[in-house]
Amino acid sequence: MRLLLAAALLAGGAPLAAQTMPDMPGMAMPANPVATGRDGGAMADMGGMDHMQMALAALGPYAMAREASGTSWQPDVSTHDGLHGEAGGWTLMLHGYLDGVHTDQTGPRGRDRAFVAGHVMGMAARDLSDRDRLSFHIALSPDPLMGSQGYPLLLASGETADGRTPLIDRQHPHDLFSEVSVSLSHRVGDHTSIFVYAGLPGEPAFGPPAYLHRQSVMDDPEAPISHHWLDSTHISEGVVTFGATADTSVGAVKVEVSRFRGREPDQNRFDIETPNLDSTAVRVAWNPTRTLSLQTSYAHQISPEQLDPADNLDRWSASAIYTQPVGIDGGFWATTFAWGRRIVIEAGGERRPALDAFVLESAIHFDRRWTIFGRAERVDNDELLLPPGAVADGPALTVGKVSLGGIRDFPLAKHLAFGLGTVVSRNLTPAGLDPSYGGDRTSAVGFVRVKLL
Ligand SMILES: [Cu+2]
Repeated sequence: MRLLLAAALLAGGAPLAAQTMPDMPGMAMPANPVATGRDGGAMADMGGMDHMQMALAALGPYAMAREASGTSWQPDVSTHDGLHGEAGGWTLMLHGYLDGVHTDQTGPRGRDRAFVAGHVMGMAARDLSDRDRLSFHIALSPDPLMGSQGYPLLLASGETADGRTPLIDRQHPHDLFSEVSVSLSHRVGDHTSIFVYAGLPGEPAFGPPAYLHRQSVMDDPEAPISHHWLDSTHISEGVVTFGATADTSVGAVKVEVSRFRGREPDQNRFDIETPNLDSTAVRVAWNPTRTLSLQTSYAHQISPEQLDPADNLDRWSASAIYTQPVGIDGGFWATTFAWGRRIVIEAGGERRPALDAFVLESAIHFDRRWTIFGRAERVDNDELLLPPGAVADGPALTVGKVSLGGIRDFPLAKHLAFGLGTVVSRNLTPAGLDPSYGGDRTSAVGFVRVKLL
């Protein structure tokens, strides 16, 4: 599949014709995007029109801008930076950025570290007939280069560096192959479709878009501490999703069901693991307007933890993303409110108390140069204070984090920007945790970024 995708991306040898992505708030969507035609160089004739607004989505007869990571949705007015083009009947896209980060996490458990993070994603799509559309996605992460321990991130937990001890107060590295997927959608009417999506790895139908793809947080180089409540399944080693979409008079609706591998990726970040489709996810998404995207989802995840394999997990999530165009040059203001719940089911069937996470995050991008972002999180975490020798199931502690940051981009070339950014965060922990998190609670990050525009 990877070879196929590479071939598709290189098809015809035509260079990607990059386009800027001006926002067109007043532009009405064509009643039937299929009829706008996407063959040959049709796109090249559209001048300043927003390519993402016009290009057809992977999963149904609507504009591509609605689609985020995996099969998730975001508001229709969302914008994407990157290179976009056409070659040999294929619609091609390349998104990506690399962050060079230095983090200074303070307090007794804090550490300093410099690391590289980011991701690169390629997409190739074409129509097989006037009703069927085929899309490939491949996403690569440089995270394995940061080492098996990932990077210091107070109050974060999840996965393992060595197969024996859990990663606590650290963000795990992502796998080199963070998505290799294919989807096929079939239009059953002018405004309805059914689709199938398969990934190895891929993202099942759970949660809001993964944070690396959420406009309200994607410019922040630090992972949210709520990652393992909301969107940690974004790299699942085996996913098959069936779904249906409909654009109706009360907005757009999507219903989908996934089977996926429940086990989180192991510490070998360069491999592809065995796709054992043992877990289930269900999601209902609703975009009532072009600026609002809602979803609620449930997953039953079999044996997610390598270190505690007897435990299963019930997960719930609900989220709302509101995005408003700002200015006329691709600016946006995107805000997400999300809730995620984890309920561990022990081997005997006993359910541990629910652990909730709430996040409110917002980013505003304006003048094509500036992005300012902020985030507040509140998480019930039972892995921060594990008894000696234990690998899971410690006392549940409610912790929080607020952060504020920004990045200023400078154009390097026509489609490449260099950015300088910073993030300042404050950890909020109960007094009982002072031996671990007390003292200076303010952490700081400085970063540089190269990004495709
Ligand atoms: Cu992740």
